Amino acid sequence: MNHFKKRLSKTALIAVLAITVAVTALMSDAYGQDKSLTAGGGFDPSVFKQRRQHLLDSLKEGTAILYSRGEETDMGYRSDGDFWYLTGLDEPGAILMLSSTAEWKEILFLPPRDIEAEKWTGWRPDITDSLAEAWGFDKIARTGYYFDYYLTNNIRESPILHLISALASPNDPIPPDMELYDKITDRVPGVSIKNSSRYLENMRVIKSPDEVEAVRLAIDITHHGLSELFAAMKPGVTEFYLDGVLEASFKRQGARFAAFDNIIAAGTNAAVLHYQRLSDTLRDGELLLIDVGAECQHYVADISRTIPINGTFTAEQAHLYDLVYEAQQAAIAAVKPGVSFNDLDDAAKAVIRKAGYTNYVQHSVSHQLGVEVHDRNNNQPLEAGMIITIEPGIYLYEKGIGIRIEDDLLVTKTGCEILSSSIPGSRSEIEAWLASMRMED
Ligand SMILES: [Mn+2]
Repeated sequence: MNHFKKRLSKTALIAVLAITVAVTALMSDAYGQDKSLTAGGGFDPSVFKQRRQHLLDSLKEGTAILYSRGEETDMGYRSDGDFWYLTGLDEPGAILMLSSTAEWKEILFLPPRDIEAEKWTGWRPDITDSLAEAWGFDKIARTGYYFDYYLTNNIRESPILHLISALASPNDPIPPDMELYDKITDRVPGVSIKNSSRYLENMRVIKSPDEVEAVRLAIDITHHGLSELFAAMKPGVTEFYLDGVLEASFKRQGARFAAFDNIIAAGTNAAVLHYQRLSDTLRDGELLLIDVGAECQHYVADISRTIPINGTFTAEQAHLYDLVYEAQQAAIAAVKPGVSFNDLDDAAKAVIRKAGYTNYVQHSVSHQLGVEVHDRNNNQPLEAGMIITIEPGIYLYEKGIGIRIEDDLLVTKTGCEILSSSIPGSRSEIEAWLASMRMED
């Protein structure tokens, strides 16, 4: 009995020790001292540091402030494109201060910790040297007093404030950086605000090989998701069922987020450009328009396909599909450095106009793609390294037909590479794809 008791207490002691070690490990993780510090979505922190340095070199003097203007999602906070592009961080309330004339050229500000709130929403990191190192910053400080202190110091050195975020339209809310700059010019004489928005635009439109790879991954995941969706598609299933199939496929493949809310539109719904109700049922003989994209390492795909729900296009659907496809091929053939977005529109519309369907075109055919599905644009002619979409469409509401075909392209020195070329696009390819899916049934 005595012997047993002794053994028990020894076991208990080991158990307590093990629990203590485990809890300590958890705590240090929870408080951001440890491996939970990963940032950058697969990119090394040095990538973001180089981007900040490049921007600092362009700004030359003065200070730029950038607020994280992301959103809370079901799966945590997501930074906006600009903030993520320069920091690789998804931290609510974070602010970036850049100044090439200051002692600290780049400071990341994080809001104060709130232990009570964190019990509900999750732990936030302490500011430590290991955090600064892991995130690639020389200095991390708290918002509030220190933000005001460093900003006032910077203005003393160089009285210029740079707007680096995207330009707001007259009826947009006043962006937080402009609100701050206005407060400063109200209080300190001689401070000027400079529109330096184009620097970040010019950087973001040209993609590095690593960024192209991330988009390729997002396209691969989207391709596979579309295959799974088409395998589950048949008359009688609902749009939201297919939405679930696609979302599950993206997540199974490691894409936690979709680039935007999936557009899965049967019949007439396809003529509603941003149809997102997903409430309809698929009917035999109609078309299904799908405009979707997975997000991978913060980079996105944007792919549209229009397919016959029963596997075969009717003669009228086939005629219209071939027309849109021809328009898409014409626009793709026009892609090369120096060409404008208007030129791409014209190339696609010339085909549609010739066939007599000019009045059924509702949108332009191209936009920049990258961290955001409509990535920041500098409104300049195409340059090698840009990733763009080509997506002509025609919409005949009264006939219950909407057709859009969208692919993602990398602009090269001589033309383009279709990054999504492995996803079937022509009518015969689409019908073969659907037939192969039916054979697997
Ligand atoms: Mn698009």
